[in-house]
Amino acid sequence: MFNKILVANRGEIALRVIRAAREMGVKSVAVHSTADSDAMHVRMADESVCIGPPSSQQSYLSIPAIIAACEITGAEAIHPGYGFLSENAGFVQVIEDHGLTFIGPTAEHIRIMGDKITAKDTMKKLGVPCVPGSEGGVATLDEAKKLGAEIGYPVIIKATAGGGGKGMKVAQTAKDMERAFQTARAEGKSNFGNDEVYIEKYLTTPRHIEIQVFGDGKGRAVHLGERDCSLQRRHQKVFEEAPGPAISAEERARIGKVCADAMADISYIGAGTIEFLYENGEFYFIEMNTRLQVEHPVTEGIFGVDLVREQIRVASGLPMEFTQENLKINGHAIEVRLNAEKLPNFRPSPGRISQYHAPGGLGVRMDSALYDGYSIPPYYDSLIGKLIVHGRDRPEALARLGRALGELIIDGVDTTIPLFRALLEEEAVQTGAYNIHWLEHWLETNLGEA
Ligand code: MV4
Repeated sequence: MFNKILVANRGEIALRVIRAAREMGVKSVAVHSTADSDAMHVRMADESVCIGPPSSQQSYLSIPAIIAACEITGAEAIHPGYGFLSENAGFVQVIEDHGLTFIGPTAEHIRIMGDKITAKDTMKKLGVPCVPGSEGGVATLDEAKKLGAEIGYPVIIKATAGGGGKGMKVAQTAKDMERAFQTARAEGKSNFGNDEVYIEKYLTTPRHIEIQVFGDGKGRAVHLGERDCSLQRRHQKVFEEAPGPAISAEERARIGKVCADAMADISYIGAGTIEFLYENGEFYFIEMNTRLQVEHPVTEGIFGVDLVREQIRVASGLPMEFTQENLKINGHAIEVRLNAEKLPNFRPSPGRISQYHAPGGLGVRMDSALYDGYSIPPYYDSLIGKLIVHGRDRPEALARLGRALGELIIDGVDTTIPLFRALLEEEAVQTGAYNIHWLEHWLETNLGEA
């Protein structure tokens, strides 16, 4: 096991990693920008190193500064958290070149899954069901039109390097194809420097269901069921739950095994998430995330495992502590993302926290780096915490979420807390009868959001 690891992140996820390390007897090193000198992750870690000015580019994304911090402190491994450098294959390469260990997948796995055409081709060959569409990239408008007619409209054109909804355009009919094709290509080129696109059948009312997988890098892999993350706004998740309210035990076992077997085949190491669209009882692979995700705590809640501990274990060469047979679901978990944002437009709302009170009690987990008097800097993501509740079943989890939101106080900045209090009143939330479009429609109707 490592003696000391460096956490290349900030905020709640940095605390999450520091806490897991401490329970394992592993020392932690925080890195921070000058804007984060007073941040909780700096206080909670065993040591800290300032790695640059406020801009992420010059601090949390600076590979030389992070490697230097490892060398100064003697940290042997780096946990990237999510975002920042967590899916940067070049970073992993540099870490290995310096004789250090990346707590996550190999550079090769990150590279394969980072290119969506390659990811889809790989998964298809591994037996994972995919959305019907083009075989690989589509180079010309003529080819796109021919495929549109074959697949049947509506279709969606996606940039292979796309992300966050950028480089993705729907063609409702053949008449839309030229514009959709050219726009997707142009967005791929300008946002990601890659104009390669592919085409899929457009699913009109799916759910976003993602399967948590975990591998030991030696050909063994398990799945930890699904999360339903359909409640999103502009491709940002706001509410996630596990198990998915629409998924049966049989469906979970079937798709879970397909995913675990695929990860075993490629000797995947660490935590990963295989994203699907789910419509009319069918799963369609869309992409894979080769990192620990923001919403991992709902999976931890229902399985009673510590995914970060397991990541650190397998990175150090130890076996996973779980097997598929002893992974059993217990109850239901829900996470809401607390953002420092002002409704109705979700404008970032940085500033000083004048009062903070975290909820507690049975089945309540608050992952946050906030404290009384802390000033949220304006330079980073507006996620300031995650409230995760666990109950014996979904109704109990919902009631507990309402109770916990009642106890939670975050004063001094605007937050998305009122949104969750309102959403809990909605029948579709109470019954789980939502899809990927439900929240956007609700926001339009109830907040008059454009
Ligand atoms: C789709 C789709 C419908 N059909 N692909 C959005 C982001 C990217 N990760 C994939 N996305 C979608 N791909 C096909 N073939 C609809 C979406 C989509 C979506 C997916 C998950 C959660 C929220 C979404 C909101 C809008 C569109």
